[in-house]
Amino acid sequence: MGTRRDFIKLSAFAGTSVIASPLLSNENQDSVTKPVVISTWDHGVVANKVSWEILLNNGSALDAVEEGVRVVESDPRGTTVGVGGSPDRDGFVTLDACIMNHKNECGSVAFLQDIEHPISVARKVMEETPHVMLAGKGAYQFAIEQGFEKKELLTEQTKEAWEKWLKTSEYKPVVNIENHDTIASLALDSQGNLAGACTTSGMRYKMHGRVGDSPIIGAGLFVDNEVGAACGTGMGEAIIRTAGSAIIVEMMRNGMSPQKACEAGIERIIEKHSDLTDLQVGFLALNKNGEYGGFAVYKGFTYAIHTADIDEYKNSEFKI
Ligand code: SD4
Repeated sequence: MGTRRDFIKLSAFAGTSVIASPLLSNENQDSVTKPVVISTWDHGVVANKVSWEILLNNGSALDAVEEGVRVVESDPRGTTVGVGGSPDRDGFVTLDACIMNHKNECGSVAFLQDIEHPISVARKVMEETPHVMLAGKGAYQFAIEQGFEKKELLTEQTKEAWEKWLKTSEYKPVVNIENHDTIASLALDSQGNLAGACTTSGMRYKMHGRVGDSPIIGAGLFVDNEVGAACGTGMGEAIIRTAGSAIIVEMMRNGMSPQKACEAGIERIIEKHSDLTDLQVGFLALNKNGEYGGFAVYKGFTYAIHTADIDEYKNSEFKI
């Protein structure tokens, strides 16, 4: 446990903003590095680039994560998010997203169709309604009322792949390790506020109507501005069953580093599932001090991290 004196010690890392924090008591967490943004998978690199510009200009963590993931939502080459996202087994692209700010406010959309930026609709749910979550047709109607335009999300490429799958595969949701590339992003801004965003087309060829962890606050994403933020990617059912992101934040509250908390979150998933076949989950966490971590069940999970000192793409550590 750190002492009060530890908290007020100032350390100086070149090019990094470092201030004392009274909020966390871990020995290693006596200084704050900010801003920071961390995002899942290889598309995390492009998301971070956009987020970083915003953070550098004293923008909010909320704007940074929203704008970062929007770029990935618009990229038709990504078959797991937004435009070009893979359809469900009936050929419909259905999107899940959520966002959370430093004031404990959050918004989400589930099973949303024909809208390019579910993350921005989720933000509108947070800002313009008394609710947290809108789903399906209601979410779509709300989006249109808010000025979002209808857009075809299925591309030639994803349509062809789906038609091929229909001929060769069993008619059931396919789950495999390479089949989940949600973009989830966490940021700490120069005011010291945290926010997170998560957006996905979910599991490829899922059952029509299936909703994963990504729009569920506490599962795919959780932010507590006093402590830290966490997000998940991978088999959404496993993340929901264990309230993945919420428990990681609670573990950080109880003194774990983001890295240890991600490891403990993955341990929990492993403990609670007797069959781990293809059950890939990856977690990222970022605390109030700008410390971060990432961990996965299996090898293969990657993430991108951007601070004043580093701009890197990393292979996450893993358990199995
Ligand atoms: C889901 N967790 O729908 C999402 C999929 C995912 O990277 O993470 N893709 O279960």
